[in-house]
Amino acid sequence: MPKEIKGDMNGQGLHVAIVVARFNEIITRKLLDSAVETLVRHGVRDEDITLSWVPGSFELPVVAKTLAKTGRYQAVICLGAVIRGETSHYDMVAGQSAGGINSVALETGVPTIFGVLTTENMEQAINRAGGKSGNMGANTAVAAIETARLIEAANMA
Ligand code: INI
Repeated sequence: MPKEIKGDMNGQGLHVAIVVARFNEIITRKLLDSAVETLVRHGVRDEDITLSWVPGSFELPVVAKTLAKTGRYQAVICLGAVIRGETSHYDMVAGQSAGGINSVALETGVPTIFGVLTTENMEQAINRAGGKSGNMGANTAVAAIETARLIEAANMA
């Protein structure tokens, strides 16, 4: 019987940093509210959540890396919204943001959660930020807790 290492959904005692892009704030604020609400619902204390705003999704990785490297957080959540209809450099902003966030996770070992909506238009973004397709902010909170707990369990196994 294989020994399985699992993360649970108990956020008690976790310290979580959230970095959120101000670009498309009408969307990112909804992601943020949902992420914070979900973290707290799973036991993360409000005062153990640290929030930083950055200008746009392109700036998420560098601030996430700075926070991850402090060693104070068991997870970092990155939130943004890149909307194709709004920009000619959608692919660059979305690609660099995603690649950068992944690099932060791999280089620091701190789960760095990708909560950047990449959509064709504003309607799709609204749908994924509390509209008919749910709220990606809540998903990032759940992913942060489970991955942080899994890493904790893996280090103790
Ligand atoms: N940033 C976003 O988060 N979403 C976008 O849709 C977007 N558009 O459309 O360009 C965007 N651009 C800004 C970018 O993230 C940087 O802040 C900027 O290039 C300065 O480095």
